[in-house]
Amino acid sequence: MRVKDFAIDEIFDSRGNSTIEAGIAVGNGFAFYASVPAGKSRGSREAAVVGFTEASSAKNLRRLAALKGKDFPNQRSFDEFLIKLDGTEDKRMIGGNVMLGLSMAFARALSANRKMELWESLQKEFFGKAAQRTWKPVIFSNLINGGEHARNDLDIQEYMVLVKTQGDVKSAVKRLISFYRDLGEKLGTMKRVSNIPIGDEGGYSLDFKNNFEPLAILSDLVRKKGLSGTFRLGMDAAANGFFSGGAYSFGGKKVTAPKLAGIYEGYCKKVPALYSIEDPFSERDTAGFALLSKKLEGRIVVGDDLTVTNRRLIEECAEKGLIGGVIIKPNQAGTVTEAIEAVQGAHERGIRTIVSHRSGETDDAFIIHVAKAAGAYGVKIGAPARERIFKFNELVRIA
Ligand code: 2PG
Ligand code: MG
Repeated sequence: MRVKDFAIDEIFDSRGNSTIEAGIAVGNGFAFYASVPAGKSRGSREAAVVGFTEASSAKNLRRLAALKGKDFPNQRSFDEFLIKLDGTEDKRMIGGNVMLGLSMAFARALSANRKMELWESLQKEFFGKAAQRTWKPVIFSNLINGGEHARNDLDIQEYMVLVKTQGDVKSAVKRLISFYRDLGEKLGTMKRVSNIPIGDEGGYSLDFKNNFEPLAILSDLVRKKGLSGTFRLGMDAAANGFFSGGAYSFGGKKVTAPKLAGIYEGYCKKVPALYSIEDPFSERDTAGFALLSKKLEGRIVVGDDLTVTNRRLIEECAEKGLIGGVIIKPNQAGTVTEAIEAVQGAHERGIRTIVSHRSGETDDAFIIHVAKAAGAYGVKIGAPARERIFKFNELVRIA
């Protein structure tokens, strides 16, 4: 497919920060667009993000002009061309965010050209016959926000419910929406507030007694609503955020990694429904990950800042027994092809994949298509409200 032209525009994410929208015009005269989310709690090895001024500088546009008039038979050839054009390990020349926007827009153009849904087109190119047509993703929905995503006293960034969809995504989403409302009422009554503060991903973000209380409240409500069969719980500690000087500041105390592992283990004992813990330690603390993975049988330790959607890192962490699940964020990788390769690396090693949004989101639901194409174990899309609802609706439509 021939690329006629491209565009780099500035739009704003759910936090009001500047982000990139990219456009690709193809031979038949149509243009396709995609927008790129932004993360606040970022892993240090993520693809570089450049601001709009740099993204749209004359120099960058001249560099990208090499795309014009070129023919690309598939997604991989387009992405490989961009990677070469950039030439750096972390994509700082063009910008990983700019590259991803172009890569996503190209994927949309390609799917239209192939007269397929986006997920179908991705699945055909990257998963071929191995593709699973029936998909029953688990929805990871963040209902209580702390850490860098909120202005409250929680060290843990995310308290999630993990909702089984079991072939009926719409009913699962309805149950989740009603649970989210009930939780709001419960918190309002418990904490005596009429206006509950909301964090970056739509979760409630008031103060709690300690880092454990949200888990106790969530598990209690799951039980009371009779949802134990389909709802489990998960956390994203995003521990980079409370690690400094070789120790973790947790619950007002400085603790070591083994001590913190013991605290997580205690949470699991008290709340058996707690199934997944993401980034329980900082991104370089592989010993912490190994220790916790050993302790938590039947549950998953999930890598995010640890693995940054990088196939090589995911494979290494899997081989060392550090993780049982991994977060896939296309913008950590910087192209669609590399994000999908990360999924493939994980699946080959029996690691569960969870395709995820970022804390600063747009209305673009591209990740839902990546997740379906890959037959990912889960999708992580925040609370079922506000800008996040676009992704829930797309999930209901295509799952
Ligand atoms: C995370 C994400 C999304 P951010 O840590 O998993 O929930 O947050 O986009 O800020 O990195
Ligand atoms: Mg995370």
